[in-house]
Amino acid sequence: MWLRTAFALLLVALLGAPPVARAEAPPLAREGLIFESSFEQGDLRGFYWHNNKPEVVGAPHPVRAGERSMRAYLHRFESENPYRTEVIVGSSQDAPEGTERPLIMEVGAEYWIGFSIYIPPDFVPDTFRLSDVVFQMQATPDPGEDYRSPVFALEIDEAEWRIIVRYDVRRESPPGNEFTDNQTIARPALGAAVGAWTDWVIHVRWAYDDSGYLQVWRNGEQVLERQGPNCSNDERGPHVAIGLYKWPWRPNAPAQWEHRTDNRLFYYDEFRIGGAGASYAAVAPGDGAPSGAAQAVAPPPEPTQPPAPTLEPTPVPTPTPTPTPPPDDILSRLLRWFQALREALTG
Ligand SMILES: [Ca+2]
Ligand SMILES: [Ca+2]
Repeated sequence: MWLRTAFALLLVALLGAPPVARAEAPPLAREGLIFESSFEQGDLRGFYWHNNKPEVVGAPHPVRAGERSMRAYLHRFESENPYRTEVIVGSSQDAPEGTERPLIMEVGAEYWIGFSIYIPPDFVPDTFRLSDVVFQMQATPDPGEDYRSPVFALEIDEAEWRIIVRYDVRRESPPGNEFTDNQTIARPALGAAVGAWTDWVIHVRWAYDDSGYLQVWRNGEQVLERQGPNCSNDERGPHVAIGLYKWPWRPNAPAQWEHRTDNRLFYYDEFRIGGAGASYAAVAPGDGAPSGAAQAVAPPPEPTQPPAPTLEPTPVPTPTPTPTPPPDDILSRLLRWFQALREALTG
């Protein structure tokens, strides 16, 4: 009897099963890439978002390449969430938008990351050190550990870009936001980046020991070269968030902080991430220089003559941790849904 059943099952498996319908993923145009989006498909596929959802837009909005870009807008008093409009890079670039599964990098492995960011011409620099985090890579905590400030952050602080690196050599990080080290390691001037696209390329080997390294280029010009630890001592490596985290607008911020603006708008385009088999050219935005005023374009990079990093302690206040909280998101969505339902019912 069991033999007949097994035979029947085998027949079904061989004949009845549908042909292997593996969706052909669009080929990655450049070598060594893991994830690529220029937002040309019109939605946020491959990404999910934290708090406010960014929009995919086209002309007349600025676009770095192709016909679309991602618009991250935030209003301190009018947006549903007052401090964050950003996406997390997901584990598959073809996943439907909102699939909450981050692309987690590996500690000890090498990555190339490229993207472009547009700062509108009416950008209002905020008060010194009430920075905008415009791109971040955040550690993936071990079980029992807290989410904390990102291990890599690109921020805009008054009239400067600011690149922050934090690392923690302790396997078990204590609660709170203390790191082994937490430094602003480069402060290139914002300069002509206002009203223009700025291309960024990051080359990193994640490590919490001396085998780590980090290189950063802005519009083809190397602005950072750093050897040494650059992440947390975790089982899994960091993940990537693109968009705006305006931490000084969190509701628990000190009331006496003087804010010079209530809204922020940035555009993003040409995001790519590749592994050790990628290269500068594989992740660099566009087909060449961005158009606009900010383009001091150097030929990309034989990374030989790095500028000496200017080390300085990262100022307080340190941004509060950037949680990656699917449970919170679900809860807050449920709450919003419930509130909407209640409003509908109560007229
Ligand atoms: Ca595009
Ligand atoms: Ca850990």
